[in-house]
Amino acid sequence: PQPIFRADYKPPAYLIDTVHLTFSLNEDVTHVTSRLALKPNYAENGAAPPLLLNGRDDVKLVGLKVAGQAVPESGYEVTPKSLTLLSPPAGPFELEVVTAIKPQDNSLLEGLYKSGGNYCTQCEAEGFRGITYFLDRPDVMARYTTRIEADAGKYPVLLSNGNLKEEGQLEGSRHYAVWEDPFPKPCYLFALVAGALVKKEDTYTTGSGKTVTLRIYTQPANISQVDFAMVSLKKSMKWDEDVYGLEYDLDLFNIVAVDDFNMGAMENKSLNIFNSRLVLADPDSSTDGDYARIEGVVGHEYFHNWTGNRVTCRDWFQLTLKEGLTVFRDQGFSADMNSAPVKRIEDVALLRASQFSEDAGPMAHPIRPDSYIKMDNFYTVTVYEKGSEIIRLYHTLLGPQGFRKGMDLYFQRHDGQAVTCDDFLAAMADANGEDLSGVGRWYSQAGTPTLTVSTAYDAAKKSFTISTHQVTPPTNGQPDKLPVLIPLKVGLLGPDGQDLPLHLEGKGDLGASTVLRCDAEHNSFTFTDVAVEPVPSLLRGFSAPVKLVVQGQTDDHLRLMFAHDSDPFNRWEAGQRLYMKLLLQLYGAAAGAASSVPLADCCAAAGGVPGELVAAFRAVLEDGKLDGSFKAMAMRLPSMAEIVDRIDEADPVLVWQVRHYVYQQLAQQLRPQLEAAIKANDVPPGTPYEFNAQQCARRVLRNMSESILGSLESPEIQEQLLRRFREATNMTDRMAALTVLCDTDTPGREQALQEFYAANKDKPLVLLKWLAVQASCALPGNIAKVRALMGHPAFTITTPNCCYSLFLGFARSVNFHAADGSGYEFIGDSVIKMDKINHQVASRIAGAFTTFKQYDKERQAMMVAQLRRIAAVEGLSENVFEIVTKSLQ
Ligand code: HT7
Ligand code: ZN
Repeated sequence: PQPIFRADYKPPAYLIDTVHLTFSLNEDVTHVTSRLALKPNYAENGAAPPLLLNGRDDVKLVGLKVAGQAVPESGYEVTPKSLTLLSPPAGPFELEVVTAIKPQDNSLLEGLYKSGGNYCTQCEAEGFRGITYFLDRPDVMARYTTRIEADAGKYPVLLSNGNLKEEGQLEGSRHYAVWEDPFPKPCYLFALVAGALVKKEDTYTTGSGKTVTLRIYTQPANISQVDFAMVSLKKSMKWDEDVYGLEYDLDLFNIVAVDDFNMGAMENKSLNIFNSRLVLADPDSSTDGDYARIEGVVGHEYFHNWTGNRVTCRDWFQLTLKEGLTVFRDQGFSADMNSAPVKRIEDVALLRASQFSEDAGPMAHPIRPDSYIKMDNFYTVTVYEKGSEIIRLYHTLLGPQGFRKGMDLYFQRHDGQAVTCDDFLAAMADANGEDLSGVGRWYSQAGTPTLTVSTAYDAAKKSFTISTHQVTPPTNGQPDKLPVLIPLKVGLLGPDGQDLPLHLEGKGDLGASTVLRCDAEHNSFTFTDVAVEPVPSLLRGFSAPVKLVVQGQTDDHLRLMFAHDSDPFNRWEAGQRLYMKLLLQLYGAAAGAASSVPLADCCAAAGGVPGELVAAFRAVLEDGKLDGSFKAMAMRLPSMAEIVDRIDEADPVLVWQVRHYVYQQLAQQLRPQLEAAIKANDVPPGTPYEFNAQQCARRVLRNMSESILGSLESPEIQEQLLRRFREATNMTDRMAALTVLCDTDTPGREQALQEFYAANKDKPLVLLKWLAVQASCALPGNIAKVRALMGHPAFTITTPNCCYSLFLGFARSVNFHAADGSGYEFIGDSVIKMDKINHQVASRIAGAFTTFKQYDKERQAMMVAQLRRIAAVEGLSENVFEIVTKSLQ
């Protein structure tokens, strides 16, 4: 397979005005007739170049006509991936292509396929070519009319994009529907659904008074579970009007839930298709986390209507143009609907746990990649989450109003176009009269910059100087890096932890926080009128996606911030830094000791968990003014991934043990306080479950306390957990107890798992949790149980959700790193097996090996051996090929 390069972009030689599609859906062969109104886009006086349409090897060409005349065999060429019309007529012309496809055999879940007996499509990134030969690229935007014909009994609901124009009966038991989408769109936004679905309907009236019909479709058994998604949709529509002045632009908005889906959801114009786990919710099946995700993803897909659909990407290298921006928008929406500080903390924790390691590994790429073999591999945390952080930079630099001005200009200039990240930057810069070229480098450089800060207080001059030094490490293919623009949001704390007023030379009074622009390798900023030596609170709100090193930062500074910083993110961050220091110190001690010395003894000899840290932890737990969700986040130790990221060639099992040891110590020393927190946050019996900030805060704090106590492995606590599991009145509490129980080797574990299965065996979405909790269990030797689960009726290998629960759940567990290599072998086997079924799922599982350089030499060798074994498989998909070959480079 050959890579495609961003630098090779060329506009298409032909454009398409209109597309008329007719789908004749049949159980054996489905026929697709596509009539395209093509027009030249090549140089005006030039000869008509051949027209190359993309295709796929499972698409069969049945007919080809130009201007109503069949094209002779000598007039075209077909390869497994394309159809070329050798001598197209000069000027505009009509092309008719008829293809035969078999959606029922399509286990890739790209193009048209069947899920749960119903037809649905997934065309992003390049799935449309699996339906018909086409100019499958986002800069070809056309108006679509879609006619669907199918058996009326089996497929009573026929949907596509836009407005329903016509429907009726056909001969025999068949019927048809015709849909017309007035907005030009790229083919990746095309969608079709046909099936025995039922709907829930509602309406939303826009700010300008237009009534929009909203419909959510599911299989009949699930329709009672869509109310929350409907409310989330209406909230999203209102929020986009309030914050960005953006109204919905059609009279109908449909969401369809399907069980077999490679990703979370898809923003097809007016016909969003969702993985059912991101639509369906009820308290007995869904956790608070599920509710939050549903709200966020419903918002995300809805927001794409403007950022992605009305203004789309010129080419797939620009993916972050729509994804980074839309993630930024959905993060803002969730922050406004719930707790903004906690949302920010969660987003940063995710970024640091998964994106930082991607940026440090063999698949590191800029948010706007320079090349790819298979675009599907670039729907990454870098393009999405780091991309959102880069959008946040504009927001931090320009302020909310400046950012809005930039967005308004972006839509004014580019509505209806396929554009680039440079166009977005230009709109932001021009709307505000600012030079934002320093932000531009973030689009082209991979790797996470390290920003080192040193400070100096001059007591005589009452001045405080902050000096910064930035370095971006080399990454694959990018040995040398240039400085980027880092907005550093800072405050200065006095000895009582309160904010000092800020005065910057030549800038006057700045309030409690200000943004410093670090745009060179070295920068320096001097604050004046600083009465006492302050403690700097740096990178407030995580104002840039960097690793911050603060020279001279002491534990006293961190404890002061943990107790008082007015910036909630930095308050949390101070706790994380204290925990991280301790974890690294204990890890160092344990790694340096003889293997015969018990871990607890090594840690105790290194000082254990110091009293000051326990006291700081306790102060947070008992702080009457703090929100429960914030407390729970502040009680959470850095994740395995974050700790591993700080250690050269880490032993992941030892990291896990040290982290567990610290939790055990906190549990031992603060047992009464944790038990009190559990008691105080019990939701009073009889209170109906609601997903609201207050109830979620109580549940998360209670369950976090329960989980910390669970590390003690005392029979009394295990019994209590089993009781809580059984008495839980909602899935959040039930799963919380089950997760802790599942990591204990007690009879209660098996009992709880069996009871959970018996109660939920007819609920596939709930069984995903059951699979995942067992897959990620930390008990030694768990691999045998996970292998056995592949044969369990709850597991279906062709359903991506099942694979993600089982294989990715396992790959995130400590057992993946078992010293005998059995975990690596299992995931290697799974990649090879899955690649025969679904390339996208297989390559996501293969991604588990890409971090191998972070681990010790023995584990590196075993992971590399699996990568080599996969690479040697004949007929490997391009998706997996790209991941394994780049990892082995
Ligand atoms: N824009 C959507 C991307 C997507 C996708 C990409 C590749 C393969 C399958 C897929 N399903 C959905 C999702 C989103 O970001 O909104
Ligand atoms: Zn998206």
